[in-house]
Amino acid sequence: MFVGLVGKPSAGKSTFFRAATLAPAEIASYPFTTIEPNTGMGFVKVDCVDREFNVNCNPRTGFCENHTRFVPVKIVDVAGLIPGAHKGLGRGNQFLDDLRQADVLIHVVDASGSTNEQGNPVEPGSRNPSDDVRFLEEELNLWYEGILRKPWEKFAKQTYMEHHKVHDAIARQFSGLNATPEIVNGIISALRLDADNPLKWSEGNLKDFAVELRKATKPILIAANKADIETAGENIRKMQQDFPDGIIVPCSAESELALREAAKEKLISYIPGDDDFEISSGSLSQQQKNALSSIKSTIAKFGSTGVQDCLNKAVFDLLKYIAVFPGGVNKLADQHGNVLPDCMLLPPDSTALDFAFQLHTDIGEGFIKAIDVKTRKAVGKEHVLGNRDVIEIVTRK
Ligand SMILES: Nc1nc2c(ncn2[C@@H]2O[C@H](COP(=O)(O)OP(=O)(O)O)[C@@H](O)[C@H]2O)c(=O)[nH]1
Ligand SMILES: [Mg+2]
Repeated sequence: MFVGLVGKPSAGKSTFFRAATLAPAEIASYPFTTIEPNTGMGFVKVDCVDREFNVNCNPRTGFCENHTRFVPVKIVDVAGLIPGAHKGLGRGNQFLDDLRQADVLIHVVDASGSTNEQGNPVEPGSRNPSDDVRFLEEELNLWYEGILRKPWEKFAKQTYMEHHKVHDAIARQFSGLNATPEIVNGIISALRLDADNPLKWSEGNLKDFAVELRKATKPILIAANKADIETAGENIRKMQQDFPDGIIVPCSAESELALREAAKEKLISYIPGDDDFEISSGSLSQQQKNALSSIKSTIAKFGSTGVQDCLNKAVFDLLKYIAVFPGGVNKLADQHGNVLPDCMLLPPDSTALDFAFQLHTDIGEGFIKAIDVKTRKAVGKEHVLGNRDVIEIVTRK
């Protein structure tokens, strides 16, 4: 799972990134992969199944607090988006390249409207953040269109002459952007495009196709950031009206960062995403107390700081992924004694066989049957898995 953070300068991407990737002290001993600068591990929260089995789990990656499992997801802070990025302006191409592999995007928007399109400060409330949402979508759509249009003529001729299947050929072209033949096929039918002869596609068809492909492979959740600022309330309502189908999450990255830092210093006890925290240290300065009290009223208003919510909603509501735990009917631990060591995030409609292949190619190839550990019932290859299933694979290998 790979989440890309996007947005104009000064919207709060880096603050969101630092907050989301700041690990609580409890997992300080886990090796932390910083693959490149701006790439780190965040987490999605899953209601852990260990409670149902009356055990405490020992996660191999991530951690579990109070039977809430924090499952790692890769997050990338993609800086440098300016108008014209798709034409290579600024660090445009680099910015877009960083996004290629992203499964989902979180668009960090300055919902308080205190920065203009370049990210420079303006009178709070004077910038309409809905414009930022439109601009970013447009920029990404144009990028996709460019990738499609550049080689199109040659590509369409070749596909037609050599009798390739159009959806396979396009999916290959876009595989770096997570397109699959199924996705491409779905769009071709939805738009009623000529599936046999791409030479017949009009300019408008190409544009529409690019837009749909972008939506399918880079869905966007809107983090309405700086919600702690007064002017955000009205703007968030406006955004909800302007994008009734969008997922818009009020969010205060700065508050989340402050809470995680305070929790790490053991000044407060706070579980990321919770609607409250408790002060656990007597030695707070008046300034710290004031800051925490203002954060308390922000999260009381929205139910949380929103940062954890953004990640959870991106993975489970927008992508509709499910969390599946490998386990055995007779044994929930691995050979090292770690109970329910893994929790895997799988795309919707994943089958028992897909899960087996995710575990290991050998396990998939030797698949005999799967067992739903909660019900102890055997299921076949095609069995579609559900969220929080615990699955044992019986394999020849
Ligand atoms: N009030 C408020 N300010 C924020 C919030 N998140 C970020 N900021 C501030 O906005 C400015 C830009 O943040 P930064 O993370 O560097 O933005 P980036 O350019 O998108 O990476 C900084 O001064 C942050 O402290 C927030 O939730 N609330
Ligand atoms: Mg930044």
